[in-house]
Amino acid sequence: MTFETVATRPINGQKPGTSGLRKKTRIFMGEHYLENFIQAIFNAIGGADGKTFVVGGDGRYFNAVAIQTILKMAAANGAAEVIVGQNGHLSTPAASHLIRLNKTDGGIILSASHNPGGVDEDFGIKFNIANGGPAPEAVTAAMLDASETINSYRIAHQPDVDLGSIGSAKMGQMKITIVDPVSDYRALMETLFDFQAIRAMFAAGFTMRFDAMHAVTGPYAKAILEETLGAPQGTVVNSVPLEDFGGVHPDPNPIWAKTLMDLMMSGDAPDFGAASDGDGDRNMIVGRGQYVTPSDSLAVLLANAHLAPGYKDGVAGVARSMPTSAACDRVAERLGVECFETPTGWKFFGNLMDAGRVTICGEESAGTGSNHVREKDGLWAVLLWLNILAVRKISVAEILADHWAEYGRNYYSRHDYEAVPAVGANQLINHVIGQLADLPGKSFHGLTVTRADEFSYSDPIDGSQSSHQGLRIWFEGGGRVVLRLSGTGTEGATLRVYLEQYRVPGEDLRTDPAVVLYPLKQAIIQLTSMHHFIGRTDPDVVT
Ligand code: G16
Repeated sequence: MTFETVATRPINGQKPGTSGLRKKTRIFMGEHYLENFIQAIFNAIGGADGKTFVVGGDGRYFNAVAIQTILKMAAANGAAEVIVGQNGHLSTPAASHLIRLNKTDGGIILSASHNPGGVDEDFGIKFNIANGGPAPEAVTAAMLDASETINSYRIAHQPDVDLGSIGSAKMGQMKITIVDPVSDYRALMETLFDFQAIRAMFAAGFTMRFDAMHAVTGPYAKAILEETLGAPQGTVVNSVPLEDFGGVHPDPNPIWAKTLMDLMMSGDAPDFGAASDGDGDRNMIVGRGQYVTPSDSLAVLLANAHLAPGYKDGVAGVARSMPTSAACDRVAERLGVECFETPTGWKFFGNLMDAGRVTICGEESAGTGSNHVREKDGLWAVLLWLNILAVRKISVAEILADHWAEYGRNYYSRHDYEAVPAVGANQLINHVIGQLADLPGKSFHGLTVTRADEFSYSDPIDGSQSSHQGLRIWFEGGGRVVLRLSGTGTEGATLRVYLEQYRVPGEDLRTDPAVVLYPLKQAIIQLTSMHHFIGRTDPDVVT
């Protein structure tokens, strides 16, 4: 086999964001772009020589081509073995599981998550370390450094490998193991949940619609929900992964999963609805006539996890990202377990899970998961909900009503202002930072600020510091607003405004969240001088 060392130069902008490097697909397809970044990963981890990796992606446009390049580069860099999902497909949680199961040195996951796919849409690559989780900040910083100093990469001149059949192949000295993407993951789920109880629930006529959004979870959901748990054929819709996800955003929220939402709010609604995203780590939960916010879902799962065999002995603790509502904090307090508040990004949960301090984690961005892997896991959340429903034998709406009656309700909504000019967005953030110290006592749209700060995080396990992680503003009466710029967009900047209002048990807990949160929305528009900086006050997406 011949290897080539190709001369190259650093390419600007290869800084990993909240979750790996995400760019327009055509940028990744540009000369040396992908190769530079993959070589930078290998260089950042001290080389690939003798190492084993998992490689797979969500099947979006360019997935198949990029995987062949990665295999050739791994071989040329001396890797011992690469485990690849059949056809190059692996959901993010399944990839995390394979890394842990096979004790590999890490994995390369190709996905831009919930962002749309196609030649003119988005592509992404992230590196996960040996614990199965996203590379922590020290590693992503080393990757950026390596990308800024690179002068060559190594690649093998070999024909493409046929990834269509399960089995093994060789590329020079490197072994390539092509695995069924689903089977190991399904076996793991079977150890956590009471499949018999869920099977009995479906057999008794329980109805469900799972929208796989033409993304990678389709085959997993079919195999587990329909083939294993006996849900009727057709329960899983849009189950065939497509390179362009059928032309929609594979983003499981009420906006992009509108067809499912419409069904669930109609007279024909099944008992339970769920959806997952491009790479299968996000989830949306919706009952008949009842949407469940990701923050509430986290709290409900935490409060009821002991009903599933995998969590019957309780949980060690819980962690949530800072912008996520405090609903789970109240449950943690009742359970008497630790509750951690981390910056946005699943990578911040890894240390806490490895140290045994937390069992369940979650984020407002439709992510929930546990220490069974080191990624958020869409189907895991769906199965835990099913397990809870099978045991409690009441509806999603009733579970939520019970929960609020016990803990009170954290009304919550996220407003996204997408593709705004980066300059204006940064000016807005700096404008608020400049006011933070003087905000307490001031009123905006009739609401008085009680406290305001910029969130920093000190990792309790390794002491690493992460600053500038978002602005928090609390108001009299239990309101909180968080402001931050997204780290996953590919165009301009995305301003995220997170609104939260707590109401205690006994207050009216059925009012429309938009009504409850309206004063906070108006207050923050005024406080940020939003119109001045970004030219508008109406968000593109409200979830
Ligand atoms: C990624 C991260 C999540 C984060 C989300 C949104 O999710 O893994 O931890 O909450 O992005 O981040 P941001 O607000 O910076 O856009 P995914 O599903 O896109 O990989």
